[in-house]
Amino acid sequence: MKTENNGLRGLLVRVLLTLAGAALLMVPAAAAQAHDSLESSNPANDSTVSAMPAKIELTFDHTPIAINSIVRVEDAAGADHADGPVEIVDNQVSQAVKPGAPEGKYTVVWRVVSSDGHPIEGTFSFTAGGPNTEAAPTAAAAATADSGLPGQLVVVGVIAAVLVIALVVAGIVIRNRLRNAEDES
Ligand SMILES: [Cu+2]
Repeated sequence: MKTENNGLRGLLVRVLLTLAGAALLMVPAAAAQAHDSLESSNPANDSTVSAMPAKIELTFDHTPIAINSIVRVEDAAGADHADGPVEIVDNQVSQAVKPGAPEGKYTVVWRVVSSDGHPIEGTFSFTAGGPNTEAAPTAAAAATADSGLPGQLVVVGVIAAVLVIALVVAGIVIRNRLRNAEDES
């Protein structure tokens, strides 16, 4: 009877330790991931466009986390012409521009949370030869609202829970082994 219990417990321990091992492999893989980086923008840095576009687009190499995103569209005097919240769809971050934003030189000041959880920021500039005459586009249905708990945090929580369970089980096993060793001696 005792042997059967040990066999079942051993199986359970092996399963949990395998899960914990898999979780441990995932942790350094996530930590080693680099910051996302800005690949391109529309308008492009240092470019001149005929008219102020209805929205500024930033393309990253990964999908930033939709939390605390800021894209300011500053004119030469530093006034912000951004209109409404930042939208993130896949690796594309966009910011609507106020209708009627005038011609002139603009500096886009952006800050997003990289998919590895680190805030990243930068600036780029362009010159608009005319005002924004387009109506601001409506939010795409697929746009991610800039709020809520990112899924990655949930994954990290699950990994942590598995590790805690595995550590508890490992502690029980070690204690039982020590007890058995004492019994045998
Ligand atoms: Cu990073």
